[in-house]
Amino acid sequence: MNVERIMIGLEKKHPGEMEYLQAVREVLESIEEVYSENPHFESAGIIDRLVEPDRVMTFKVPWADDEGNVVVNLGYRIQFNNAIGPYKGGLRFHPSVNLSILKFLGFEQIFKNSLTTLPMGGGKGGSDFNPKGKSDSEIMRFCQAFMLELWKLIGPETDVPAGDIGVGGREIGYMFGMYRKLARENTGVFTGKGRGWGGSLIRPEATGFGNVYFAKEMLKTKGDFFEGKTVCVSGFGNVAWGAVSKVTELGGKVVTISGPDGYVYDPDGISGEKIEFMLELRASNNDVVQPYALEFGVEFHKGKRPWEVKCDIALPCATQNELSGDDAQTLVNNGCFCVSEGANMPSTPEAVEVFLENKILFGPGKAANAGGVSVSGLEMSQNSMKLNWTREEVDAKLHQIMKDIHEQCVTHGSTDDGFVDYVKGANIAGFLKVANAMVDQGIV
Ligand code: NDP
Ligand code: 2IT
Repeated sequence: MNVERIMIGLEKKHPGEMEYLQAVREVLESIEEVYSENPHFESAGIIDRLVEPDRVMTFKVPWADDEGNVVVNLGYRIQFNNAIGPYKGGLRFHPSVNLSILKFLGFEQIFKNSLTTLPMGGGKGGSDFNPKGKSDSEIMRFCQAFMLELWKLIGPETDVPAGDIGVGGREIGYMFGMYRKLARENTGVFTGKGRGWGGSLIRPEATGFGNVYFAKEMLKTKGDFFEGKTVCVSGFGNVAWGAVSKVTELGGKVVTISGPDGYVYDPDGISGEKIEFMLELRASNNDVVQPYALEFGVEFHKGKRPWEVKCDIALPCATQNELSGDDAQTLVNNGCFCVSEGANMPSTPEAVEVFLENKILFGPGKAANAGGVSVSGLEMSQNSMKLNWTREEVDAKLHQIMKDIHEQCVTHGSTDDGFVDYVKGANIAGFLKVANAMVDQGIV
């Protein structure tokens, strides 16, 4: 495989799609060796077939705001690959949403879902709709308008969406309600549903919990643990919330959270009622963390990211490319020895290089944040069986899945000196399962 040649071809076909090209390059560089060792992949054209989505669908979403003004947003669903299961992946509502971002997320999702050990293919969707400052009824009307198109493209055995940035339990509720009405059925077509109507316990916390479980496994390889560790978290959304709760439970101290306005530094640790306050901030639709600093009398650093704070462990949980090469160097210089990505692709390629060169424990998003989609898979299982598992059962399964993912990374990412390159390990393990399924199923 010639990575440069493939990338030049892709750049010509998809000019300017920076995030998508970044995600593809990382995977190709990791799998180069196993690809060459398995010539049947090349003869089946696996790479050419894997880097293009099965289909990309865009649609117009017209809706009316509270003043009666007509607003037109763009809606998308990308069905990337369903070789090992139905298309599966979240919906993102954020003004930055475009094809490049959704293609990168859909591409990552293929390998992430493969790692979960559950039968799920990869997909992603969303809209450039900006939830910031919208009233509850505007959110509902937008979700309903969005579903008038999306419902035709999805189904419980074909494509099962869930949440992502800007889409949580409330939005899933409004979308599911509309789907149920249009499709005249009540099936598990979404995951992240409410507890009383088909949702799984632990799904809201799953990504953050899973991320901490993954970090715990990485620490274990060094005989280490969370207890007594200082932890920097970015973001203040669904993923950050789950991560902060679990770190605190395991005896670590989370000293930062962040938003688009800056970060707060709370040296006493974010726990108890402070975690509740974080939830309220998120639900306010205002997208700022500064009120936390005012409420609890701690420092707020306007327009800055938390990576300048001295910590042992960093959990980036906000968004893509939020941690630069310089940030990574600062973290390492300050003694940070473990980074576990709660968000998708939060570290730039330069940052990843710094972590790998310094041989710290680095868990890439497609492995470390797979807990969310794993519990989505468990929600699908429960919906199919038409029963509910207890909190303990779901948490135990999630814990085991994160251990399995860690094990797969160790198997495929260990180097001669004992260092584990989790980027390589996750990419190879995720790729092999999908590539073998594609070979088995012929050229389709
Ligand atoms: P939320 O909407 O709950 O929170 C996202 C957080 O990131 C918010 O604080 C948001 O603030 C911030 N954020 C988003 N974009 C930017 C930006 N451009 N600059 C700075 N901050 C930003 O989303 P989630 O917690 O669900 O998602 C967080 C990350 O985790 C994403 O990368 C997502 O893809 C990933 N993820 C989510 C999973 C899930 O199950 N929800 C599963 C696996 C991964 P703001 O909106 O103001 O920008
Ligand atoms: O990035 C992700 O894995 C998610 N947003 C969750 C996807 C899902 O289907 O639960």
